[in-house]
Amino acid sequence: MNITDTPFAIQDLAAMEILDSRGNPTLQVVVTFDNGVTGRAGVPSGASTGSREAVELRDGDKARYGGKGVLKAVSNVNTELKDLARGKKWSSLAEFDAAMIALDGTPNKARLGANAIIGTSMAVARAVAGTGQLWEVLQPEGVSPKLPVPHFNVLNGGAHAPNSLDFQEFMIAPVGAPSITEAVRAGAGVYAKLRTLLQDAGFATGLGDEGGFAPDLAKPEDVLALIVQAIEGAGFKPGKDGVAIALDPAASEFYKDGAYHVNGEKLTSADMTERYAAMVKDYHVWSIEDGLAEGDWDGWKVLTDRIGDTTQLVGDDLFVTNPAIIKEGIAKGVANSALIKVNQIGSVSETLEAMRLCREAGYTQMVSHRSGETEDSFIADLAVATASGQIKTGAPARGERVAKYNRLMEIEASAKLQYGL
Ligand code: 2PG
Ligand code: MG
Repeated sequence: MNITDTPFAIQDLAAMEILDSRGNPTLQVVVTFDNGVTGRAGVPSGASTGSREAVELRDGDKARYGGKGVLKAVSNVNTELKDLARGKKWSSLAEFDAAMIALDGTPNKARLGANAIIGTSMAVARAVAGTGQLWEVLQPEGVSPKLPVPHFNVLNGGAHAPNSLDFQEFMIAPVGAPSITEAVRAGAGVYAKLRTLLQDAGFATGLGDEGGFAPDLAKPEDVLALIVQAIEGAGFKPGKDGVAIALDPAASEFYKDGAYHVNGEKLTSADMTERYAAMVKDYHVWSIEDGLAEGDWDGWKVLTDRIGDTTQLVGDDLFVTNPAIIKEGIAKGVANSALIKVNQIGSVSETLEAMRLCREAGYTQMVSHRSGETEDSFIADLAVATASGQIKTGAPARGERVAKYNRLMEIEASAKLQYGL
């Protein structure tokens, strides 16, 4: 059974407004097939969003949730999408996704809302899996499932924390661990050690949106030095044969008037490139996501040519999980990896298409949560099914983050699968 060849008929489709991990409204969608099987999904939501992402439909009524309500998107599921879904036998999820996209009628899902469409698409995938394993039905043809290397976001800044750091995410990746269970143990160990180091140095240990600490450190290199110390202090080896470091500066957020504004300095993309080259050399940084801004494709090309042979360069705001934009990046030799976020493109089928393009071009891929999350662990199964090799879903702390890591350990316990990049 697979979403590509399992027909289904939908008897009911029902959305409601629930809360995400930041206390903002999002959608829960429940689908019921005519055989009584149900599927449920919670829709994630970003804060540092790319300008070319599919549109998350919000009500804009300031009197409710400061304008962030999603009752319009809920209503679109409960009326238009439900009318579309019922009374027909669908041959596959791809056929149903295409019909939802056609009904929306815009290039970026702005009318019905990408949140309405992705929630429905994910719920249908879950119903196709039924009582079976989601990762088994999501598996593309010819791909052997694999457990991904988790990238734990242990220190937060940028749009995800009210602290002084301009870089958004500092992650640790137990690339050298033998299994997901051991990778989680390493992640939790380094996280705990980092808390102690911060406490001892007199820094606050409150958490950012993704569960990482959010202290007021002066510059990115200070954070990197501290994380290397935490890795060693927890008894692990820094680097790709132990615990490596990954960054998501989310540079679009601090790119203004043609310059990058990093903790008091004003830098060109050439300056940034040299800065990254030094971080790779000095601090075991193996992967950099959105090191430059989404509109700075020339800078990206220079960065890729300069350190792309030794360093994973991941496009997030740059590619927005959009197959057409990823294709353009591949053709131009920009970046060598793509971040994969289901709600950024807005359907499961298009997400799988983006991942197929990356696989075929030799671009690596990292499946990703959003900073606003629910307890839905869909992306854990997606990462396994597609053998993506990598996932980032926050710190090894906070329920909505550990739901995904716990699901990966559950998959590992139930099936004999490989682990690693
Ligand atoms: C990112 C994401 C997830 P947001 O930039 O990669 O960590 O953040 O969901 O806020 O876009
Ligand atoms: Mg990012």
